[in-house]
Amino acid sequence: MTIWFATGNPHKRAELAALFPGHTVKIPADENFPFEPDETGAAFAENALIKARELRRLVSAPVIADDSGLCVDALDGRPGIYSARYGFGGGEKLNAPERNALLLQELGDNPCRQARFVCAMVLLFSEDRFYLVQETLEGELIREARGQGGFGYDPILYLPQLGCTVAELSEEEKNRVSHRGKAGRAIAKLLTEQ
Ligand code: ITT
Repeated sequence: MTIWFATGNPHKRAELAALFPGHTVKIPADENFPFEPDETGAAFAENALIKARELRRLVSAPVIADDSGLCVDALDGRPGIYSARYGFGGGEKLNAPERNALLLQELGDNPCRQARFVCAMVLLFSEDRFYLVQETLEGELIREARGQGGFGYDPILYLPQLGCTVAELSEEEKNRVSHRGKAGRAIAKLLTEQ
C-alpha cells in the first residue's frame, strides 16, 4: 500500500518508512506537490492535523502527519511546538547545530536538565475521520552535543537509561525507544486493523 506522509523532513520519512516494511511511504516532494502548511496550531496535535488535512486535499489515500519537538522543563516547555523555528529572529533560520548550541546556552548551568521529545501523529482517512496518538521520549539535556546520528536536537538529548544521546543510537535503536517510533507503531497497528 502507498502511505502518504505529510512532511518535508527526509529524516522523519526515513524513520517512519522503517516502521512500515512492505509499504511505500511517499512525501509531497516525491510528486513535486506544493506543500507549505501554515502551522498555526497551539498544540502539536493541532499542527499534525493541519499538515495531514493539507496533504489529504491533494491525494486520495490515507495520510499520516507528525508534529514534534523538544520540551524543556526549565524553560516552561519551550521550544515545544516552535522547535523548528527556535532562535529564528526574522533573519536566516538557524541550522541544527546552531539551535542546539543556543538552547544549551539559554539553559546555562541550570541543574534542572529534564526534557522530552514529543510526537503527535495523525492517521487521517478523510476530513472528519482520523486517529491521533501522542508519544514522548524522556531524557536530560547534556552540556555538550554528542553523536552523529539522527537529526535536529538528537545530539543534546541524553538518555540516562541507555547512557548515550539520541544521536549516538542507530536508526533502529532510536525507533525502538523514540517518540516517533512509539507513535508510528501505534498508527501502523491502527492501519492494519482497518
Ligand atoms: P515537517 O513539519 O515538514 O514534518 P519539520 O522538521 O519542520 O518537518 P516539525 O514542524 O514537527 O517538523 O518540527 C519539529 C522540529 O523539532 C524539527 O525541525 C527538529 O528540529 C525537532 N525534532 C522533531 N523530532 C525530532 C527528533 O526525532 N530528533 C531531533 N529533533 C527532532
